[in-house]
This record gives sequence, structure tokens and C-alpha cells, in this order.
Amino acid sequence: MTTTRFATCNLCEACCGLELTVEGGRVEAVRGDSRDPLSRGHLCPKAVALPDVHADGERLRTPVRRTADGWEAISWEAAFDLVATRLADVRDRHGRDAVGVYLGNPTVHSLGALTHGTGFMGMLRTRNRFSATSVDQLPHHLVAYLLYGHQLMLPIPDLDRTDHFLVIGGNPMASNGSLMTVPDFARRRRALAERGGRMVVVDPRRTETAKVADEHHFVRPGTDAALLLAMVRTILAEDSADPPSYVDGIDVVRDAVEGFTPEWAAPITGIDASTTERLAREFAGARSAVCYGRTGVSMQQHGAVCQWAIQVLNVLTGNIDRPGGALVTKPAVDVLKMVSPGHFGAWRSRVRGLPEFAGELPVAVLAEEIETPGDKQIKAFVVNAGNPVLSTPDGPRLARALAGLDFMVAIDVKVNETTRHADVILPPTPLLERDHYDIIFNAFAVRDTARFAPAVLPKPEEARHDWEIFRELGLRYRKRFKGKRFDTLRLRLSPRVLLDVLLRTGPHRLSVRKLRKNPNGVDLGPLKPSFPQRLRTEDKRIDLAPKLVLDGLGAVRELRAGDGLLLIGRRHLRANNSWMNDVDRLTRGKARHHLLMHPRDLAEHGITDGAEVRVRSAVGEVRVPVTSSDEVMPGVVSLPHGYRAASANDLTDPAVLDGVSGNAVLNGVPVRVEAVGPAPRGVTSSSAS
Ligand SMILES: Nc1nc2c(c(=O)[nH]1)N[C@H]1C(S)=C(S)[C@@H](COP(=O)(O)OP(=O)(O)OC[C@H]3O[C@@H](n4cnc5c(=O)[nH]c(N)nc54)[C@H](O)[C@@H]3O)O[C@H]1N2
Ligand SMILES: Nc1nc2c(c(=O)[nH]1)N[C@H]1C(S)=C(S)[C@@H](COP(=O)(O)OP(=O)(O)OC[C@H]3O[C@@H](n4cnc5c(=O)[nH]c(N)nc54)[C@H](O)[C@@H]3O)O[C@H]1N2
Ligand code: SF4
Ligand SMILES: [Mo]
Repeated sequence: MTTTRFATCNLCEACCGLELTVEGGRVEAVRGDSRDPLSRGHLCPKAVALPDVHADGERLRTPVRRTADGWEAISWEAAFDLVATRLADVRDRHGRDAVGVYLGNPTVHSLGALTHGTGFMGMLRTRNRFSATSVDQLPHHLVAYLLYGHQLMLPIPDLDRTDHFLVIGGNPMASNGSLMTVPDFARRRRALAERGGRMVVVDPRRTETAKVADEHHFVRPGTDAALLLAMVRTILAEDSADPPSYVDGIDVVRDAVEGFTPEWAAPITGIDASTTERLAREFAGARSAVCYGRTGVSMQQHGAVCQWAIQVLNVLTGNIDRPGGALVTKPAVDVLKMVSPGHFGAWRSRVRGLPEFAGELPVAVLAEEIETPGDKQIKAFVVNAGNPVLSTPDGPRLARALAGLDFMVAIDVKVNETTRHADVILPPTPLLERDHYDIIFNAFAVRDTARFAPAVLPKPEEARHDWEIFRELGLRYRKRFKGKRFDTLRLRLSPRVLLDVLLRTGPHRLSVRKLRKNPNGVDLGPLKPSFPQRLRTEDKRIDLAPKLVLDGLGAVRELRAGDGLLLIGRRHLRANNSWMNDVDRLTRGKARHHLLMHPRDLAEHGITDGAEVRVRSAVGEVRVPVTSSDEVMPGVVSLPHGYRAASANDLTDPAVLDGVSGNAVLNGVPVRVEAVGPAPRGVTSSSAS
């Protein structure tokens, strides 16, 4: 029997609605759901590969334990007991901070991990908590906390109504948007053009997004802060600012940016002064405008200053909280209520003394916290849905550190570069076997919508959902600490029940039942102004000049024109971080992990197109084929991350961080490149990316 079922893709942040054809217990076809009010039929090749991920013969289906000669399947009961006992033993012997935790990216793409994983992780009460946030978007959260009073109060570009879209360090044509849930970016970009709007892209690579922009400017990696501060200064100097009445600190900002002139910035950024001035004037002069900056300007040395300056541009020009500008969403589940507003520096990392943010330490300190002996040294480690050996700076060092742990457990569906060091791996059900509602990314979408998707396929008897795994671990762990108060009620309820409560108490008073009646999703309308009422700051005002960020301007002032090679990353539409590079349907054809290098730089280094090169940084080296490409700015080389054969994070340096937020610097890494031989067989170099 053939049936049609609906799902929501959880692979990236775009939350595309899917229409699936199910036959004989298998998904036979995946299409975009044209009735979804947000994605309107859009999907990308990764969703088509969801059934492959499901069928993957290497996907773990039962718990496994590492033995001297490989992996051995064990029962769920034995696995739960073993893990809870070992974690509790480490806590008894070394204290609660001796258990470290890392939450990888798919954690936020799982309803069950959000409803139950947080409960279990909370029980561990460790200060050694880490996540992919600090190799990604930490500056966004810190700035949102400082300006708007809540780490998740992120103003989202009103893409469907703006007249001027300025994109700095984001490539939504490949990434489908990030901290801006925007399925079908291409169609929305065309609509922007049709209504006479403009899109300007600033990026060291002429990306897929740059190619469909009205204007693209190369910028020297890591120097955007100079550009953005010069734009802010221009707007203030020319008196074209028109901020809302609930904004304070403008004079402080004016003083702080005084020295950052477009002329000063030009040799550093590579963007001439008149262009910087024009970009600022056009931005301020547009009927509506929004500046958006993503990983290119958060995974870099001045990430927090960049994200702050982007907010300042939107606020000063009156584009904060107005249609066509940047507005906060009003999702069906009020995530702001679920998550603490944030705190900064409540404790510091043991070895390097770096500040926590919202309960997490920068993941760049993880290896040293495992390696360095002493009180509170990490001895046991829990990783959920992550692969920090490929995704965080100096992965090889982290791998060595993990190998020396007393105990490690991974909740993951694969043996990867990280989970291979685990003593036990607990594999949860994949997306098609579990209920999904996107709690997080609905809250960052360009339009408010809600969609609940019950599991498409039945759960095999021997399988466990991630929330069941967290529940079982939590209940067992708790037994060891009788007398200590843990709230286990939430662990005992199912995600569906908890979601129902969240929906009913949310601003749209929805329920799981109402959403089930509308399997294609419910439209809750465009983004609406809500400031200053919804600001989470104490006085319901925005202080535009937080000291923490202004203190970071000193380091920006030290920027100089440079001429060495700087490494940046890149994302491909058919790849997903470190974990979909083994899906045949997505990886057929040419290998993608080649280095892009400008022909001028190739000539200067005496390297021929297609040669194998050695890329060296302060911490490590990789060997990859090089491809000549004028898509990258001279002085810039680009390598994607997440590839086993050559991991970009063998080159990134955990010692170099955004000084304000502690986010890792994964873009703008100084490297040297030298030829080591002709192109290896099977890798062609004819295409630029
Ligand atoms: N150099 C460089 N490094 C980067 C980046 C970059 O641009 N350049 N990008 C950074 C960014 S933005 C991010 S988000 C991180 C991502 O890095 P991480 O979050 O560390 O890891 P992922 O590569 O997303 O790996 C996800 C893992 O989760 C598993 N998984 C998949 N689905 C599920 C599930 O439903 N449940 C469970 N339990 N496991 C699942 C997969 O098998 C895989 O092992 O990488 C960062 N690292
Ligand atoms: N297909 C696909 N989609 C994804 C992912 C994926 O792996 N594959 N990952 C998802 C995740 S976890 C995330 S966080 C998002 C990320 O979403 P995006 O941030 O849109 O991702 P990228 O494509 O890495 O875009 C970053 C851009 O910054 C540029 N850049 C690098 N350094 C600098 C710099 O110093 N200055 C400026 N101005 N630009 C710079 C890069 O050239 C690149 O074009 O994508 C999500 N979507
Ligand atoms: S764009 Fe993202 S959410 Fe949409 S189908 Fe592709 S991977 Fe899934
Ligand atoms: Mo990310």
C-alpha cells in the first residue's frame, strides 16, 4: 500500500516541509510540500537523501561497547546501567566538573534532545559544558543578551519585505540560511529584485549568493569589524542616524568609533574608502534595510564586535523592529521562556580562565581541560550528536585527549572521528522514526509558522528515541544520588506531551491536536514590531554601548594591512557539516575538499592548478589538491570543513579566539601553501567549487 506522509526536514535550519511517499515500510519518494506556508514546496538534495541516511548499513541500531578488538553489541539495559554507573563513579571520585559534556549541532534539530537531553545534562551539574555554539554563533547570543536582554532574542531579517539586504559573511544560497530560517532563499531573492530591492554581499569569496547579488565586495578575512565600524562612523558623522526613542548610548558609540574612518579601514579590508561610505549611505538611505552577518563574521577574530556593529547599523538607521528591517519572531513555542536569558563570566575555565556564557565554556578549551591534571580535570565525557574532532580547532589534539579519558559515552548513530573514542555508543532513532517539531528554528524564521510531524515510520522494537535514552540515563543516574533533588517529572513525560504544553501556553495558543489537523503547517503571519514591550532588558530600553564589546574595539584598532595567505571555509549545498559526506547520493562525482586558491597566488608560489599541496598553519597541516579560482580574493585560500580525508580543523588554532566572546576563529587562519606533487588520481580540478 502506498501512503503519503508529511515530515519536516531537520538537516539544516530551513525546516522545509516534505511530502513523502511511503510503501512497504519504506520511504520511496521525497518531495517538497507545496502547501507548507514557509517552504512552499522547496527542498534541497539533502532531504532527498534522508531515506539513504535511514537505510545506511553503517548506521548503528543497537548500543555498542568498545572492546580490545572492535565493537560489541550490548543490550539497552546493560548499556544504560553501564553508562549511568561509570558517570556516577567519576562524579563520586572526582566531583561533578570531572564529567564534561559536548552537544553537537543535531541536538538543536531534535525535539527529544531539547525536551529531555537538557534535563539529563542539567542533572550532571557540571561546569564543563560545551557545544557547537562556540564554533559557530556565540557572538550572536552574547550580543543579543547585551543589547536586548536575552541570548535568543535575535532580530531576524524581514527578507520578504526589505528593500535593501546587506549580507556579510553568509552564503544562504548554499546554507539555506542560518539564524535566519529561510527555505527557498533563491525565490525570495528574486522577489526582492522584482520589487526593486537590492542585495549587497561582502565576502572573501564570490559565493553562490554573491553571484546573484546586485553587488559583491571582497573583504580580507577577519577584517569586517573595520568595515562595519567605518560604516557606523559614516552614518553618525553624516547625521543620518534615526534610531528609535528607546535606545541609549548613542553618544558613547559615536566617541568609540571616532577613529575608525573609511580611509583607515581601506588598506585593512581591501575595500576603498569611497565604497565603504557609499555602502553606509545607501544602507541608511534605503526605505527599509537590514544588515545580516553570519558565520563568516562570527567564527572570526572580531566576531562579537562584528555582530554588535551589525546590530548598531540596524538600530541607528531605524531598521530594528520595523517591517523590512530586523524583527524578533513570535513563534508558537516561546523559546525565550524555555531558556535562561543568559549570563556571562559566572565562572571561568580552569586552565585558561576563559569566561562561560549561558552555562557553556568555549569548546576551544576542551582538550586542555581533559589533558591538564588537577582538581576538576575532565575524566569522563558525554557527547551528543557531535563530532568535535572534525569540527573544533586542532581536532587531532582533541582526539588524543579523548583517547586518554577514563570513560566516554556518545549518543550518536555513527562511529565517527570522535565517537570512535567512546566506551559506549547509544544510537537513537533517526528523524523518520520520531516526532518532530522545530522548537528552535521556527523561532528564527523570516515568517512565523508552526508544523508538527508525527513519526513517518514505526520505531523498530529494539530501537530507542533519544528522549528515551536521556530518560533512562537520568533515572538511573539519579538513583546514585538519592537525597539530592532532581526534577524527573519532565523526563518521564513524552516530547509530544511536553510540546503540547508549550504550544498551549505559547502566544498563539496552539496544541498538538490543532497542528495535527493541519499537517502542512499553520501560517502565523509575517514578523511584527514588538519593541520596546518585548525587550528583555530591565528598563525595556536598548543600551547600544555595552562595555564588554566596546572594550573589544582596542583589538580592532590593532588591525593592519596584511599580505600572507588566510584560510576560510566553505559550505556545499550537498554537504552537511561533518556527517553527510558518506552518503553516496550526495557525494557522487568530483571530490569537494580541494583548496581554492587565486591564480595570482598560485603563480607566485609556483604551484600548478590541480597539484597536491601541503597547507600548514601554526598547529598542523593537511594535504589536498588545489584548484585555481578567481572566485577567492587574492591572498585567500578556501577549504571546507568536516572532511575526513583532510580536516580544516587540523589547521585551526584553539589558542586564537574572538577576544570578547571566546568563539573559535575558524576563518582568517594564517597558512602557508606549498606543492608536494601532481594531482592524485580520481580528483579532477576543472571546476572552481
Ligand atoms: N573549520 C570549520 N569548522 C567548523 C565550521 C566551519 O564552518 N569551519 N562550522 C561549525 C559549525 S557552524 C557547526 S554547527 C559545527 C558542527 O559540528 P558538530 O556539531 O560537532 O558535528 P556535526 O558535524 O554536526 O556532527 C553531527 C553528528 O551527529 C550525528 N547525528 C546526526 N543526527 C543525529 C541525531 O538525530 N541524534 C544524534 N544523537 N546524533 C545525530 C551524526 O552522526 C554526527 O556524528 O562545526 C563547526 N566547525
Ligand atoms: N548545505 C549546507 N547547509 C548548511 C550547513 C552545511 O554544512 N551544509 N551547515 C548549517 C550550519 S550548522 C550553519 S551554522 C549554517 C551556516 O550558514 P552560513 O554562514 O550562511 O554558511 P557558509 O556557507 O559557511 O557562509 C559563510 C560565508 O562567510 C564567508 N567568510 C569566511 N570568512 C569571512 C570573513 O572573514 N568575512 C566575511 N565577510 N565573510 C567570510 C565564507 O566565504 C562564506 O561564504 O549553514 C547551515 N546550512
Ligand atoms: S534546505 Fe535544509 S531543511 Fe530544506 S530540504 Fe535542504 S536540508 Fe532540509
Ligand atoms: Mo552551525
